[in-house]
Amino acid sequence: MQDTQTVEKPLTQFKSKADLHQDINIGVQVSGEWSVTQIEALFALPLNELMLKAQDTHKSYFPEGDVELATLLSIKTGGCPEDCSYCPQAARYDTDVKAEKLMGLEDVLEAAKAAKAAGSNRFCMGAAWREPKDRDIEKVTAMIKGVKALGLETCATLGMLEADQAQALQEAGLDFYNHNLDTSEDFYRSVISTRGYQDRLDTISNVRAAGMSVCCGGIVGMGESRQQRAAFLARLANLNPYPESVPINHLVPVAGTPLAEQKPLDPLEFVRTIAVARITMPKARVRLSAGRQELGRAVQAMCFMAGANSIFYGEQLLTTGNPEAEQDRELLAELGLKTKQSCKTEVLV
Ligand code: SAM
Ligand code: DTB
Ligand code: SF4
Repeated sequence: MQDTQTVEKPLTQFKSKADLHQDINIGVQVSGEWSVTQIEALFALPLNELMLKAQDTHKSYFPEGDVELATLLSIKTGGCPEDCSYCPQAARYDTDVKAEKLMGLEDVLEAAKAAKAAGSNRFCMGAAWREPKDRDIEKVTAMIKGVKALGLETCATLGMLEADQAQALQEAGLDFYNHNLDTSEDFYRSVISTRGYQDRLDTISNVRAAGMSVCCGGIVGMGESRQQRAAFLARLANLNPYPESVPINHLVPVAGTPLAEQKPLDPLEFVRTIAVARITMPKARVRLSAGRQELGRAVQAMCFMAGANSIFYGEQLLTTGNPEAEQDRELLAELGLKTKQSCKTEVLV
């Protein structure tokens, strides 16, 4: 199956995965898949060396070095039946988030217009559902058509999808579907019990089969080991093809959730995670996602140096805060980083 990937230069001039394996001198497997051991070896490199390899990869695949801006809107907040330990929207946890109904079309379009006016490239609509009902899909398709008509890239994250639902979203013009693996398969069991890893893989495969681009990443800093972070990145990088967008969230610990008291990950380990994602998924937009408020400017700057080239842009994520848009524009300007131009080239890979 051919898959379209949004990149800025033809891929013919880029290095193959095997070349990259050779470059980093950690051996090549016949299958071309990344082993967890190889990825752990990347994590274990001296930081300067890891950063250099990540920058080299980034420069080869994204010579413009621009940053994509994606704006999130929670179109259906709270009241979710799932038990994801990190999530303030799970009905079973006593958090400040109250369950709301699905937003109306006009309000969604107002928010999308504001995102476009602020310079956003992509508008991502998130719903606190385990999975959408068919009548929800009908309402969301109207939102997708409206947002697309404004000239924005569209993304949605609505929980698990059946094949026919994925098809309906694609036909409405949905460019990306976000569904995260979240973490490694073994650590996953200690974070979520109401749906399995395979359910997530099945949804991702339904999204691919419908012809949409995949946005898939996860959360670090939930108490997983480095080996488990490596195993998580290996699962992402070995998806065939790997996701076009890879959101790397730093856990936002929210009062009332089981992970409320989780100790933050060492910031340099977060930077390493971004660098390894860049090296193992060279064509992907690696998004610096939740948790940027806590990271501070210097760590964010290191993440951009490590190959992050996308951010969530706008004062709100789904239910938690994000840096002010003005503050982000200033940070990018100060770092000399351009934002992604509205034109894009579809390249077959
Ligand atoms: N309900 C849908 C689902 O779970 O697929 C879509 C929305 S859900 C909030 C999307 C993603 O947000 C999760 O998979 C998780 O990676 C991320 N997320 C949720 N709460 C978070 C938190 N407290 N900190 C960091 N990331 C979080
Ligand atoms: C993703 O990986 N991160 C976004 C988006 N996909 C939907 C969500 C982050 C949510 C952070 C917690 C909140 O604001 O509720
Ligand atoms: Fe529900 Fe998604 Fe939150 Fe899990 S992450 S509780 S599925 S909204």
